Amino acid sequence: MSEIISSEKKAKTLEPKTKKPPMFNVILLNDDFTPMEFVVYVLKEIFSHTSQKANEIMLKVHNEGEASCGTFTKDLAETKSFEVNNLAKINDHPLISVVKPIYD
Ligand code: TYC
Repeated sequence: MSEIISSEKKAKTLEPKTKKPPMFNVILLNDDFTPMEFVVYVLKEIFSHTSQKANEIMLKVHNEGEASCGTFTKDLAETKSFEVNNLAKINDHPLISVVKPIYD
C-alpha cells in the first residue's frame, strides 16, 4: 500500500530554502607602527568607507585594540582580509586583519 502524505508534510517539502548564509566580520588589529593615514586609506579603498567612517573605525582600533571593518559572506570576508594584509605587506606595514564568524 502506498504512503498517504498529509498536505502539511507536502507543503513542508515545497517550502523554499530561505536560510541565510553564515556571516563573518573582517577585524582590523592595532599595532604601534602602521601610520593612521594608511589605515584610513585601506578602510576607504577596500571597504568603501567614507573618510569620516574610516577615521572612526581607525580610532576605535587604535584606542580599543580591534574593530570590525565590515560584515560579509565567508568568501568575500576572506578576500577583503587578504587584500588588507597584502596591501600592508607590500607597503612594509605590520597591519593585520583577521576573519571571525558571527554566531547567532
Ligand atoms: N596605532 C597606530 C599608530 O599609533 C595606528 C593604527 C590604527 C594601526 C589602527 C593599526 O589597525 C590599526 N600609528
